[in-house]
Amino acid sequence: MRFLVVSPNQLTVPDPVPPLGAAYAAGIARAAGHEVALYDACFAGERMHGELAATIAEFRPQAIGMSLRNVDEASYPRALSALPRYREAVRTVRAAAPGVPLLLGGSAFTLFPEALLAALDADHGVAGEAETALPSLLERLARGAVRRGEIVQGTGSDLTDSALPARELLDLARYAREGGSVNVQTKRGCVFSCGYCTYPMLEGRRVRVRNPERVVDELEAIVRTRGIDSFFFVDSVFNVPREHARALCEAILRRGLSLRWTAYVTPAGLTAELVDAMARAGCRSVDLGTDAASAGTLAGMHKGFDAEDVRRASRLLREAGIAFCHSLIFGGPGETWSTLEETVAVVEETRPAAAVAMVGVRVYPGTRVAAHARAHGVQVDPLSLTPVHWIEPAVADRLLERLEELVAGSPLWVVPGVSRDLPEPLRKRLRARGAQGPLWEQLGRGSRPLPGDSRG
Ligand code: B12
Ligand code: SF4
Repeated sequence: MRFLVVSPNQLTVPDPVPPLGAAYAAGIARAAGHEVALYDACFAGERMHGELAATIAEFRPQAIGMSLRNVDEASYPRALSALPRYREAVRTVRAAAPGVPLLLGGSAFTLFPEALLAALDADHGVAGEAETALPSLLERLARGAVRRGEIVQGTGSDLTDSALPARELLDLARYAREGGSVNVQTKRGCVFSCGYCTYPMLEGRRVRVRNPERVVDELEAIVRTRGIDSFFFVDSVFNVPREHARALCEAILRRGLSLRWTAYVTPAGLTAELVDAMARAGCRSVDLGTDAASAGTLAGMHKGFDAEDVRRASRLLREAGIAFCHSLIFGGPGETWSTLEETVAVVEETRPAAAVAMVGVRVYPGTRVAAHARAHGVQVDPLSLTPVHWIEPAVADRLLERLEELVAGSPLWVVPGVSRDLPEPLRKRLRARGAQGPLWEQLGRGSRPLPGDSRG
């Protein structure tokens, strides 16, 4: 079949990111014997409609797959919805390709399959991974054996690299220039069960790792063919399992690749040996999934570590010269004014490069926070795309004000629902000067050695 993959995502906060899921879907369909094309709307603005219609006219797809990454900006109180753009893209597809089956996939779709299928009036969908579900759906579509409205559940594949993302169909150079990196996945799944998190729903709780040598092949190919050496490992948690992270760092070193990269790291069980291997393999910064640094809130959110782990992880990273930011959520189950101020104090004490704080917890159906909200009379409807945020009643009256005070008081604090990460003109200026990696790294605020650090 001729299969066109469309990525209508035009969100550019905190950066434009290559549509890795769409590139995987295209790579998987091609490996299954289909002829593929990919239309990426990221940089097109209003030109999206004309370009998409022209792509359809030229390629004459027999099936179209739309990759839906984001539902909205997932921040509070301000959160731009991606839905209006998706609706427009579907309207263009329907006008240009009447009667051609339209199927949906991607992380947004996996979280809200029924709601998005209905909202976009699409024909079919794949919730979860594309690796096995997409080829079988396309094969049944070719035989006309799929009923309208069918949603196939993609189950955990074993990541054998039988199909890699079709990155040659993307403008990678522009993403590297304007977004600061290219994204690569080294494993899927997360073993933790943090109370609000959707990642285990998207990728499963069973961790499946890729062969580190194959990951390094992929990195090396991007360096050699595109001249890009800045990467973002998109794994839910880079440092678990530790042996795999370590093996990957060693494989990068053995291959003699000179890279700069960033990743998500949990403070739980972070060791000096791994941090050292990461630094030597080119890790320049990490986003610490701290969430809170007070026992009460960490317990309420079911995090697997305590405030001491946060201090220790911060110290190890600082000593290794790896910049770090804390990702935080204020107002979760168990939050009080005293836990909140304790988190603020510990975070400031660790001198991160940035502290990115969310106001309240975005509640997704099926999470423990959804049950907590329900027990307090707040319903979370899986069929609704309107975001629900939970703010613990003990801090609800002044939470927003307090976070605004933090933002006003120190450049360390970033609150995405209140102030954008960085003003757009500054972001553009930094990128134009060749800044790579996440832009919070560039600010150079904090991350300085503290008295007592062994090196910095
Ligand atoms: C890494 C990451 C980031 C990094 C990205 C760095 C980079 N350079 O890529 C950063 C920190 C920058 C980021 C930012 C944001 N992110 Co983010 N991010 C992720 C994360 C952890 C992984 C994304 C990824 O690349 N996965 C790997 C790819 C291969 O997986 P995939 O896209 O799901 O694709 C698979 C399937 O979905 C399917 N598939 C995909 N497309 C298609 C198409 C078809 C037709 C089919 C059949 C199947 C299919 O097949 C693929 C392979 O199996 C996810 C959570 C997660 N664990 O998935 C959140 C996630 C995608 N992010 C999310 C959000 C909200 C955002 C932001 C809006 C947050 C913000 N305000 O800053 C921004 C938006 C960025 C943008 N420009 O679009 C949400 C999106 C859902 C939602 N709530 O709206 C997620 C799901 C997290 C969550 N809260 O649940 N993010
Ligand atoms: S917050 Fe991080 S560690 Fe916790 S479940 Fe989600 S991905 Fe896993």
